[in-house]
Amino acid sequence: MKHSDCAPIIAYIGLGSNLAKPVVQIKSARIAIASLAGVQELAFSSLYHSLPMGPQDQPDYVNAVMGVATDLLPMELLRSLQHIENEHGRVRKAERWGARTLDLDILIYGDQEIDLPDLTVPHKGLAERSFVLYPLFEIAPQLLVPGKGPIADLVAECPLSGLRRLE
Ligand code: A4P
Ligand code: MG
Repeated sequence: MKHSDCAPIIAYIGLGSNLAKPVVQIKSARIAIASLAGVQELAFSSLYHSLPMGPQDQPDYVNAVMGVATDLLPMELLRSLQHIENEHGRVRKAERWGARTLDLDILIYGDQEIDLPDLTVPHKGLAERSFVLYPLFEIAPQLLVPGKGPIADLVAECPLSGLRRLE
């Protein structure tokens, strides 16, 4: 279902990978997201190398953020992203924050604050995660994060914690 008589929503998607050639995973996911019906790529950040948050006995991550215009409703976008995760060999394990081939999170969906059983937007960890905030700030420096304020203020409060740009 599309809300065809509404203007597209600008959404930001966080991409992360730390298994099976993370750079390849991220680049492939970018193409898959941009190919979704009802999704158009607007911006893509640099790729960033980050230290694992959560269990430390896992490889370092590659992270990036993508800006899109979308006609998809929030849950439609989530299901489409989960389908792409699965196509990239994502295996969901019991361990929280464990290693993964591909993680796609809806960071921002327009100016909406969403609190559904399967979907919290803005993404719950956004304000504390350098690997989310810095790439988001790179492509949307004027962004107001719903319920949290200007992205520039959040970045100023967030240590890099080992984050560095690739390329
Ligand atoms: N869910 C709720 N809100 C959202 C949202 N805004 N976007 C639900 C996407 N999913 C959302 O996610 C668990 C459930 O969250 C889903 O069923 C969905 O309905 P998951 O992808 O199955 O599991 P997960 O990702 O392991 O859980 P969680 O708690 O969402 O982890 P995060 O927050 O995604 O963090 N370290 C570095 N350096 N870089 C990383 O990218 N990522 C994680 C995972 C851990 N450490 C990391 C990184
Ligand atoms: Mg996730």
